[in-house]
Amino acid sequence: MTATIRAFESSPDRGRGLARDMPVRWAFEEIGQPYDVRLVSFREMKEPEHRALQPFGQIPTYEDGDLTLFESAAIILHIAEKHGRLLPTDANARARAIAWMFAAKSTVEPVIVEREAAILMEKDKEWYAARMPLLDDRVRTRLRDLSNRLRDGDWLDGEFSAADVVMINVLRRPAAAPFLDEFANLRAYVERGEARPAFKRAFDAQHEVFVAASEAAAQ
Ligand code: GTB
Repeated sequence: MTATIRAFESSPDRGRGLARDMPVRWAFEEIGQPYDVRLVSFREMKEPEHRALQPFGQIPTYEDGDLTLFESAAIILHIAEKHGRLLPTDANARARAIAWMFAAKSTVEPVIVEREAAILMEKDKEWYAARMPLLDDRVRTRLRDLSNRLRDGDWLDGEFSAADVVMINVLRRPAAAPFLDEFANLRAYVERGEARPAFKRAFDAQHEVFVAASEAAAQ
């Protein structure tokens, strides 16, 4: 049975692969598994039918037989385990890769998302200018630590894994971009991920959705 994910019918990122269906698509492509996509509008995402799959009314979701899942990293972990790909077979290396997935989502992503939210929604606040250097420093500190750990490694811990899928997607957020200029190894790491054929297939698939939605809106 082919799993189905839900994604934005019309992504506000204009097809730049910034929404969180992107890493899930990338993981499927790395594994070589086909997947179906059900596109949902913002209105549908807030309805009970969708919230039964995703309590917070967000994308992505995953449906496969009687299993439904939400949270992009949990979906990626599940499909990696289900297909026996994208995670090391050695038990300790596998545990470390999973720890990196958690690190991406719970240690690195929050500081980037906090900065992004300030830029998008708080520019008109009188405290914006005073707060930004604090938010910048938090991102810089995390990325410096990550950069120091990665050094000249190609991937986070040995072979390319699900952890890299999740971390690279976190680092692709526009609010992290200025700091990638400061940490050349992180920029190269992101570019290495983006150069993978599976990344490109996933990127093109979500971009096609944006193009189709734009064309439909223009008619
Ligand atoms: N922790 C969850 C996960 O990893 O799955 C977070 C899921 C999430 O944030 N989903 C967002 C969503 O559904 C889409 S990705 N938002 C709608 C809502 O909350 O009502 C976040 C996102 C949105 C838009 C852009 N963009 O325009 O550039 C980028 C990323």
